Amino acid sequence: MLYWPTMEITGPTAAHSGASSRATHVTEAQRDAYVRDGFFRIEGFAEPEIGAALLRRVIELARRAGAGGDIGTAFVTPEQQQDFARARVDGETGTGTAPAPEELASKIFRVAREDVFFEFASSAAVLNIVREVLGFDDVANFLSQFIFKNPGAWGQPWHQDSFYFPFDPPRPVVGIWLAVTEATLENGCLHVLAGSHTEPVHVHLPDARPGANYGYTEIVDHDMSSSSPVLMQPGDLLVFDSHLMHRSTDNTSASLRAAMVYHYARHGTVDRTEQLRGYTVNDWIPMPAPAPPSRRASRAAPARIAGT
Ligand SMILES: O=C(O)CCC(=O)C(=O)O
Repeated sequence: MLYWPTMEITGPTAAHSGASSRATHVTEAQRDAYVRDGFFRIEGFAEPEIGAALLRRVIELARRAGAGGDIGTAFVTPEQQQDFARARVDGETGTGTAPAPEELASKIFRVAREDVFFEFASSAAVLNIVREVLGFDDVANFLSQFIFKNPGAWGQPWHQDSFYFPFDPPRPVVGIWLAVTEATLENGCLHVLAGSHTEPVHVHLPDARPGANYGYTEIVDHDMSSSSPVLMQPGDLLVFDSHLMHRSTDNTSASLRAAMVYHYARHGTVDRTEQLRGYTVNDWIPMPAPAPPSRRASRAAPARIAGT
């Protein structure tokens, strides 16, 4: 496993004390950016140890699932490229040793009921941001996915997350993307098209690459030439509207690029995913009520955007 970050994976899975994300609120500048661009980034939002704890837990889950064990509501989707990792590992070591389950994983969905994942998703720091961006308090986390992007993994083509969310009401929905490792041009960071959150949901065509991952689709009817990469350090957080056009690129580096992504909408939203698609990876979890007003710091006005 030469290409995995040098972090201890046998330590405690809970984020240890002192590693909590910093309580924060949306600033005027972030609110303005969200309205104008459809996203903003918070540097150093969480201690890197939080991401490391999430990574340790998903490795445990991937290994348990790989051994045929029970991982509750979570499930692992593998990289679909033929012989992914196997050929590379064999080529490197010459031993023919099978790669570890996490080296073959693409994503682990529905992890938010697991303690460390719930703790982060429902932390005051995260929910302050989510509530202030959405503009209401009764929020639910409906999608949680840990994204492994192992060396050689392909990026996810241009898309809008709302394509995957046939909801009533359809908006507002916000995603938060926590960098677990650094995200660079080489290891397949996100790229965003600022302002594209004001677009309706475009047609998404299936990703035609043989070996493309589960659920990958692509917008091909829009000019993405003014897009920009989002370079992140472990613990940085990207907050983005579900209509924002974004993609990630291939991991051409020798190291893992990993991220934890959560999506939130109003509690009570009607979700037609299963009815329309015959399956769902969503899992609606109402978030705890906010602290009474006296215990909350003053905050910026909600960052509503046109059409929400
Ligand atoms: O992290 C990635 O590689 C892609 C994530 C993404 O596009 C998403 O969460 O919608």
